[in-house]
This record gives sequence, C-alpha cells and structure tokens, in this order.
Amino acid sequence: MSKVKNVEYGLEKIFEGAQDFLPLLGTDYVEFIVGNAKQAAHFYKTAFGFQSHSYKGLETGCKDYASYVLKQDKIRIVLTTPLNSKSWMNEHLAKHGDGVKIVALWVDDAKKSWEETTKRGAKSFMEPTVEKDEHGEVIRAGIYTYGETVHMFVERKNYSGEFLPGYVKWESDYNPTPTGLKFIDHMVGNVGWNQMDVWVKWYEDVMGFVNFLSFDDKQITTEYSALMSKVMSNGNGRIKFPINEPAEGIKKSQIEEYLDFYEGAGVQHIAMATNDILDTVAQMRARGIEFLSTPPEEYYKAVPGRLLAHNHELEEDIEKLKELGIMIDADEEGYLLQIFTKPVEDRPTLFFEIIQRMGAKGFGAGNFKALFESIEREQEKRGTL
Ligand code: TYF
Ligand code: FE
Repeated sequence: MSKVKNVEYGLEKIFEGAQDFLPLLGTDYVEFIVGNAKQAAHFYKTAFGFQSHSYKGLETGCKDYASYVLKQDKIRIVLTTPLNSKSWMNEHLAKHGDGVKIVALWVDDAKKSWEETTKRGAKSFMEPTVEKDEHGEVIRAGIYTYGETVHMFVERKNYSGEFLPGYVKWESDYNPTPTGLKFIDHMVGNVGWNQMDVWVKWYEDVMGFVNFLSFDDKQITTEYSALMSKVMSNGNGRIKFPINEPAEGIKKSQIEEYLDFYEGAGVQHIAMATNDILDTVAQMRARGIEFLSTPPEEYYKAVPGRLLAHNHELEEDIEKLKELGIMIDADEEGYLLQIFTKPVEDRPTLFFEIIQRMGAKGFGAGNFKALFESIEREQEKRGTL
C-alpha cells in the first residue's frame, strides 16, 4: 500500500482510504470496571508484571470510586471500582462482570475529535471536559462504541503530571519485575448476530477507519462452530480493532458464549506485544497465568512446512515454543508468534493474547483452527459448547 506523509501530525498514512478527520497518536489507556480494584491491581502486577503508577481514591478525596493505574512500557491500564451503591458503575458490574469500559485514544485535539465523530453519528458519553492541576491540563471527551464500551479521546499536550489531574503517584513496596510486555497490538470486540458489518461501517463512517483484513465463517471454522471477523485500522496503523460476530455452527461458538456471559457486545481480547515471547510466556506461566491448552503434536509437525512455504526461517527453537504452547503463523511478509490466556474472570469473557511479530502483519489465520479447537475444549468443560 502507498504511504502518504501526514505533515500536520508527523504521522505516516499507511492505509489508503482512511480518513484524516480523526488523527490518532496511539492507545492512551484501557480502563476496566472491576469488583475489587485493589485485588485486581495485585493480579496484574504479580502475574503480568505491570508496575504501580498512579492512584485516585478515598485518600485523594475521591469518595465515589477508586482507580489504580498500572504501566508496563507503553501499556497503561486503569482498574476502577465503585465505593458505594449509588455509582452507575454498579449496574455495569452487575450486568457485565469485570470488563473493559474505556478504550482511550491519545489525540492532539479532544474537542475536535468529539465534534467530528458525534457529527458523524457517534453517541456521546462525555462532552469535552477540561481537568486541571499544578501540572497543567488534560482535555477528555468520550463516545460510545459497541455495547456499553466507550472510546475516550485524551489530549495531554499541555500536561506534565503522572496520569490525569486528580491522580497521585502510587508508591508501592511491592514491585514484581516486568514480563516484557511492550504495547497494545490490537483490541478485539465481540458484537451480536449480523452486527459485524454495522460496526465496520460505524468505524468507517464515524472514525474514518478502513477494513484491511476479513475472515469469513469458511476460514474460521472447526468441526463444531464458526465465527466471522473483520479488522479495522486507523490511517497510520497504530490502532487496530478486529470485530467478531458469531456464525451458525453445529454447536455454540465462543462468540455466543461471550455475548451470553457479558450480556452484550464488549471487548473480547487485548493483544499485547513482546520482543521475547519465550521469556514473557515462561514468566507469566511461572506467575500463575493459565494459557489455553497446547495445540496437538501434528500442529507443530506442520510448522516448518508453513514457514518454508513463505521462505522464512524460524529464529526461535521450535521445541521451546512447543513446550510453552506458543503458536506460529506465517505470511508473505514474515511470521508471528502468539498465545492466548484463558479468560481472566469467572465469566468466560475477556482474555489476553501475547504476540511477537517477526514481520507478519496478519492475525494468525493459520492458527485459527487449532486455537478454536483449544477454546472448544474449555467450553466443553464449562458445559457451554
Ligand atoms: O485477533 C485476532 O483476530 C486473532 C485471532 O475469538 C482470534 O487473535 C480471533 C477470534 C477469536 C480469538 C482469536
Ligand atoms: Fe488477536
């Protein structure tokens, strides 16, 4: 694809057809609403290697909720819990369980982002709002996307504080080492029956994104279940949002299972990139993270041939990848290594993907069958297949 320099923002335009009315600089943060933020923060520090970053709660004068900000390289997650029964967050929790509420996007102009998107049909979550403290000001504005999920536009060019006004630095005596997670590669949404194209159009019309990859139910199927997926990207390729919808199969697909338990559309998985997946996954396993079961022996037997077909040489030891259950997929441009956690809540809803790209720009289509069979083994145990 041709590349066009976007002079105004110094950002490259990679995807032709993407519109420039909403320049995005990257992911700003991902905020979860959870039942107990203090304990969730401990989990993400211990098992994922996130670092304590900043905090807001009773001690800072916030009486309605507590928020813990955790950071690892470029990834920032916020864990928020209501502190009384009056908060709107309780309904969110009762309906969805722990889950992602806000996918925040870093922009240069939050007011313009909100105006351009609401003008194009987005439903507002929060009008442009200025927050100030001694470190400057942050402007935020939010719109609803699928389900009750929100995109918050965050403008922080006139701010030098820790995170947002109202937060204080969180100094903790408990600081597990990072596991090598670097940045968010993509975030996937599950939407209802026949809703995928509705949301593809929404990301095109409202956000100016382009659909650059599609997988239909013929490609994404096992003996039992199927789904469809389309990947949306903004112009500079920094923000990638695949959208899944269920498809008819003999048995219930993982997407339907998610929709049943989340009680609607929402974020299905967050893919976090590492430069050393062997080390990251070994550490996460040692710290108690449960990954989906390892693909069968035949899967690994087929890997060398798949790489050879595209003339790529695997730098990693295949025996080590196999031992850790890491999957390998190749395309013309390179290969990628990926693995998926089991859902990290009691409801089979949100899970994480750990990914290392060795040139490949795809999403592991060659692994879909092995992956979905592994997910089905979990569904079988839960009685939800
Ligand atoms: O993001 C992706 O497209 C890959 C594969 O339910 C995938 O990580 C697709 C659907 C799904 C789980 C993983
Ligand atoms: Fe993914």
